Amino acid sequence: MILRIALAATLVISYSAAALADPGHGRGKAASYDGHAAALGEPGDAKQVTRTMEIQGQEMKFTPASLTIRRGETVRFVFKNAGQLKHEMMLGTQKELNEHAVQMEKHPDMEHENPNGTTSEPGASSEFVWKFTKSGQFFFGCLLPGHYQQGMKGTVVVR
Ligand SMILES: [Cu+2]
Repeated sequence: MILRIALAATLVISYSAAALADPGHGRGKAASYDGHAAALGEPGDAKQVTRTMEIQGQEMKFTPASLTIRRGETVRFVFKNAGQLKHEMMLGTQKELNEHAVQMEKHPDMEHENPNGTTSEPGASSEFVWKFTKSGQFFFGCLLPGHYQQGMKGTVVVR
């Protein structure tokens, strides 16, 4: 128990520095949207979905790995894990994903409950809904330790 508390304190200290770049990490269920991936848009309303995209993940890639979306679309992402390991799909800017991947290397047991992504167990699917309100080139990746670094990433072009 003491070890757990010490670890928690360490996490709080190390995350305060990264709080702006990485809000909401490890807070459990996202009660309200905290700005994660705000450069790409905002959490979508499941009742306003205009398109469903199925993305498959496995060691260590996404299929498809490049997505094109129209600005204004609300997309339901169905993330199907066809691999042997747990995987996740998180949307973000390149900077956000890079920073996040480094954090995950340091704290591999961290859970994500952010609205800009989802985690699927091997053989399972899970989904999230995202509204793309801004155009540009963005990214998605699996931030489980080492996966992003081994190429488990893709691009999202919004226009
Ligand atoms: Cu992965």
